[in-house]
Amino acid sequence: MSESAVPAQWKVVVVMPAYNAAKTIEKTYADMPSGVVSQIILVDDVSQDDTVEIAQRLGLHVVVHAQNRGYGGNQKTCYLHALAADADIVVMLHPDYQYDSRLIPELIRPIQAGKADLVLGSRFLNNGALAGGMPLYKFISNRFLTLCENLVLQQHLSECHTGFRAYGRRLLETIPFLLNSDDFVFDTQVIVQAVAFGFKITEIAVPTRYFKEASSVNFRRSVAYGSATLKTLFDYVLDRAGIEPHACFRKRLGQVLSRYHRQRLLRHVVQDASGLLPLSLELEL
Ligand SMILES: Nc1nc2c(ncn2[C@@H]2O[C@H](COP(=O)(O)OP(=O)(O)OP(=O)(O)O)[C@@H](O)[C@H]2O)c(=O)[nH]1
Ligand SMILES: [Mg+2]
Repeated sequence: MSESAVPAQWKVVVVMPAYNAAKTIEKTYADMPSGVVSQIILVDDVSQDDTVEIAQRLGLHVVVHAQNRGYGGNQKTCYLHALAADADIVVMLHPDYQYDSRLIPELIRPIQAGKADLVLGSRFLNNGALAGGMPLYKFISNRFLTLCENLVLQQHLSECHTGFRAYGRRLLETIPFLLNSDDFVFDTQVIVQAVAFGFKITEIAVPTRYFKEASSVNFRRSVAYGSATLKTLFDYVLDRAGIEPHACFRKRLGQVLSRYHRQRLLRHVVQDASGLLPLSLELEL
């Protein structure tokens, strides 16, 4: 990022895709360092517990889905609201207290320094995943999937499956995340899109925390997630080889948003004959 594009004061917005997180939101919120985060948005995906009431009592900006959409669908709402809130950096944090929100300043630092557009909080950088309670089958499948992702995406990441990430605004304004799955594979698709659009990815070490109240996908859903991750990588290979193009690796967010929302959510919007386009897109046409 050029110096002129660096905001004097970064607006950091934390988004929490929540589902039955009543037992853990308060602790997750309490650990957040003061003075760094401008706004916290919690999107509730029709929880059966008191997630909404607790989040409202804590003073968070709460958005409640009318219908259950799934983890990916939840994140779509999170990012649209974060862009509308004029965020410069968006931190995605699971509200189940499995990630240490005290590390937000470290997580966003590479973006502030212009060194990355996406920062992943990795549980595998300091070899503490098993000691932190990660089940062995999750440990092995996480390692295997990350290996496949590194090979296909030409990256050197230690974990692609974390629920603690930071995004620079430019990345979220560019990748067409609205075309992604409404299920857990949304997270993988975002990483592949980040690479497809040439964004820089880096990671910081975070501790691993598994405990009774934490939300943890079961074996069956983990297998579905693993298969969907491999399918995403396969689709990406076909796309890059020119065999079967996929819109989710090619179109920009501005091309899939309605005109009204383009104007509302994207910075640097300019007018042209076909409607409003983000400046970066217009320059490429
Ligand atoms: N919308 C929606 N969100 C969910 C659902 N299940 C979990 N979530 C949310 O997604 C987050 C991640 O799911 P987890 O079950 O914690 O899975 P995970 O953290 O990726 O995997 P673990 O490492 O096993 O915890 C949770 O913190 C919830 O906020 C669901 O069925 N629907
Ligand atoms: Mg979890």
